[in-house]
Amino acid sequence: MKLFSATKFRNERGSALVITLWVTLILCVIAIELAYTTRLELRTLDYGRRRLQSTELARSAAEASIAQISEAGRGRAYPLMRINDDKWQPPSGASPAEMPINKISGSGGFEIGAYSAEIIDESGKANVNSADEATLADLLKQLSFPAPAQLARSIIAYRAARPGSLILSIDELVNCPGVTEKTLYGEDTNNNGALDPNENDGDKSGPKDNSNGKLETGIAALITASPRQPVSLNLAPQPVIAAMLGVSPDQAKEFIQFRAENGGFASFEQLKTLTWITDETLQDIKARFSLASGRFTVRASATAADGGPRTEITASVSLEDGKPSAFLWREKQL
Ligand SMILES: [Ca+2]
Ligand SMILES: [Ca+2]
Ligand SMILES: [Ca+2]
Repeated sequence: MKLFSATKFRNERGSALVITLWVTLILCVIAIELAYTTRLELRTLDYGRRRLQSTELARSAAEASIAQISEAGRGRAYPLMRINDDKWQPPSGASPAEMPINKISGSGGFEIGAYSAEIIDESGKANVNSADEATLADLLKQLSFPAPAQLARSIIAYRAARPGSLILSIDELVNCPGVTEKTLYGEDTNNNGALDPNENDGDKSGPKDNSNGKLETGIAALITASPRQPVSLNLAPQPVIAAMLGVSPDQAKEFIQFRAENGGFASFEQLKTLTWITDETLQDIKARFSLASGRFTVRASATAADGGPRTEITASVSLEDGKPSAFLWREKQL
């Protein structure tokens, strides 16, 4: 009997120990699970916070840049304007009043993060929405594309199939048969008209380039998309002038020379100084072209001070009556 009691006591003690161990184990599992979930939630919250900060900062940088575009409308415009670009130089002969836009302080940092922004004046590019097939073919030929007529036909057919026969962004041409990212941008993958470090370092960072110190561009260097806005003769590169006016490279060169010597055309009347301009061609030019800037692309990018995703914004902006307005706004997180 005594032996039985001792055994029963030992069994009960053993059971209690097993139960305690199980309870402890379950509590440990719950605690670990809770800690894991909490950590995951905190990390998600932190990621969300950084994403919000980068988005807000990029939006502010883009909006501040767009607000500066009306300043540009008052002065003479230049082919490429970059914010806070120490290397950027205005064309010779330009007065300080004519170059307000390059003075924008567009890159820097706040406590919440760092940002950069640039404004690209695209007013000298041919507008893919108003160009006819022959003009496009001529431009593509000047860019040495292998089958310019075929490609121009393809672009015109693509445009006709868009809602309202309108291409809203030049980027969407990658969906057009015969157009690839390479034909569109060449080495200038961010389409800013400038040779950025990653576009001249070969295979070290994307895109692949030939690191020859020169920017090999694609169609987007000469063509842009905008619902309205005529092409600015003060910014159009020689191939665009030649293709859109249907003149020889030498005649187009006269344009370029006048602009270089005089800082641009102040009025259409000054076109009369070119040897081949008649009253009739002048009237035609007045109806189809502009001397002021009206189309811009604004790019802004930002990250939170403690890292996380980068937000990139691309806005297509038109300038009418001195008022800039974004007609296309795209944001992406990288
Ligand atoms: Ca570039
Ligand atoms: Ca590269
Ligand atoms: Ca190159």
